[in-house]
Amino acid sequence: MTLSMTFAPELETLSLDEIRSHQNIKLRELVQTLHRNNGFYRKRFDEAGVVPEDFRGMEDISRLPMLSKEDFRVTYPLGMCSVPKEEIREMHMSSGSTGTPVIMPYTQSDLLQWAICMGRCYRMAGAVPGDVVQITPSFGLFNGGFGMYHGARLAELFIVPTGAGNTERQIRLARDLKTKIFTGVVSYGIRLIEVLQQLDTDLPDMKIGIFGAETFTSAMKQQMISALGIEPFDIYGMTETGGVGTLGMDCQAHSGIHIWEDHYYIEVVDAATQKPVPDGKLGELTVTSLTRQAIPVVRFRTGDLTRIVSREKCHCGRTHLRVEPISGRTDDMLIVKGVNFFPSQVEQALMEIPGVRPHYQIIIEEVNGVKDVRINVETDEGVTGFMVEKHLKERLGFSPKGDVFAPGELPRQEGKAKRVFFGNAPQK
Ligand code: DLL
Repeated sequence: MTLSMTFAPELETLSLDEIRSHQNIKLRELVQTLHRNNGFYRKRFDEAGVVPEDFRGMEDISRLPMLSKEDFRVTYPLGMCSVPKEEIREMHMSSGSTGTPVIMPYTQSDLLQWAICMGRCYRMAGAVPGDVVQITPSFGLFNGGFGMYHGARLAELFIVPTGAGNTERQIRLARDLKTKIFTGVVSYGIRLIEVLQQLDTDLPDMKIGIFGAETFTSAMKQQMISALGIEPFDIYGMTETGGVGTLGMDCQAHSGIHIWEDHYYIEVVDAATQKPVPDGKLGELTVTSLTRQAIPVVRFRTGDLTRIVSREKCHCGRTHLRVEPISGRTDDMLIVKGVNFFPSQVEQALMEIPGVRPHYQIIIEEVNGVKDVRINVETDEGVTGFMVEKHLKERLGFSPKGDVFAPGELPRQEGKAKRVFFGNAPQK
C-alpha cells in the first residue's frame, strides 16, 4: 500500500477543505453553465426557483431538483445534452431492468475525464505501465469494455481487449501473455473460476482482479482470493455518471470505495423522503457530476444502496471519502411473507454454506395468491436442500425452499448475471 501507486497524488490527497472548495467552485460553475446551455436543466432550475447568480454552492445543493432515470427516458435520445451533436465523439447506452434506454454521449473532454478516473483506478489497484490487462466486459453499447480501455490507455498498460465470453480462449491468452490484471463483471470472475477448475489449471501470473457492475459480496471476494489467488477490487460507475470507474473503487486497504470527489459530489439520502441521512446510515446514493460536459447529472438518484463509511484520510493516503460496497438497489428489494430482503443477502448467506457454489437463482412464485420464494443453487455432492433451507432460515429469518443442482446445471449468462426471476426461471 503505497502512495507511489497513485495516478494523481496531488488530487487524490487534497485536504478536506481543498476538496470542498473545489467542489463549491465546480458546482456553482455547473449550475450557471447548465442554466445557460441546457434547456432541460434551465426549465428544471426555473421551476425550482433556482437563480444561478445567487446559487452559493454546496450549502444550496438541496434546492436543486433531483434527477431520475425517468428523466433520461423521456428525453431520449439526446434531449438532456448540453453540447451540439458535432461535439459528440462517442456514446454508450444501458437498457436497465425496465428496458428503458439511457444514452450517455461523450465530448472529447468527457472521454478524457473518463480515462482519468478509470486510469486512477488501475493505478490504485497497483498497476504500473507495461502491465498486461485483460479486458473482458463487452465492447459495444455497454460502457464496461471501452471505459476500461480508455483508462488503460492513459495508465499505459498493455491491453488485451478480449471482450466478453469464450472463457477457454481468455484463459489461453491470459497464460500466454501472462495477464497480471483481469477485469470483468463480477459474475464473469466466478465463471472464470469454474472453467479453470474444469480445465484443472491456474493463472499464476494474475495478481489483480478488477470487477464490478454487479453486487460484489465479501463472500464472492473471498472466493476470488482463494480460487484465483488475486487481490479483488470493487469498481463502481454507471452509464449516467459516464461509465465504469467514474465514481471510484476500493484501494489496497479495502476499507470502502473511494469516490473521486474532485469529479463527483455524492449524497446518501433516504429513498422515501429524499432527505440526506447521517454518515454511516444506509440510503440511496445520489450523484452530481462536477466535470462532465455533454450530460452532467445533478443529484441523480442512482437507486444504489450504500452508506458513507468514512471521510477520514485512508491508510493508503487518499482523502476522497469512502462508501460501503453497494449492497443492493432500491428497486431490487424483495418482500416475501412480510420479510424484506435483498438478493445480495441471499448470496452472502448461501456462500457461508460449505460446498455451495456461486451459481443460484432466486425465484419468486405466487402460490394461491401468496408470494413464496424458492432458491435453486449449485452445490457439491453431499449438500442437501434441507441444509440450504436451514441455513437460509437462520440467516434471513424466513424459510425459502431450496433445490440443489449439480455444478454446471443452472444456465450461465454473458454480461451481468440475472439472479431473480418472477414465475419460472430458465432451465438449461
Ligand atoms: O455497470 C458500469 C460498470 C461496468 C461498472 C463494469 C463496473 C464494471 P451500467 O450498466 O449503467 O454501468 O449499470 C450501472 O450497475 O447503478 C449499480 O446498480 C450496478 N453497479 C455498477 N458497479 C457496481 C459495483 C455499469 N461495483 C449499475 N457494485 C449501477 C454493485 C454495481 N453494483
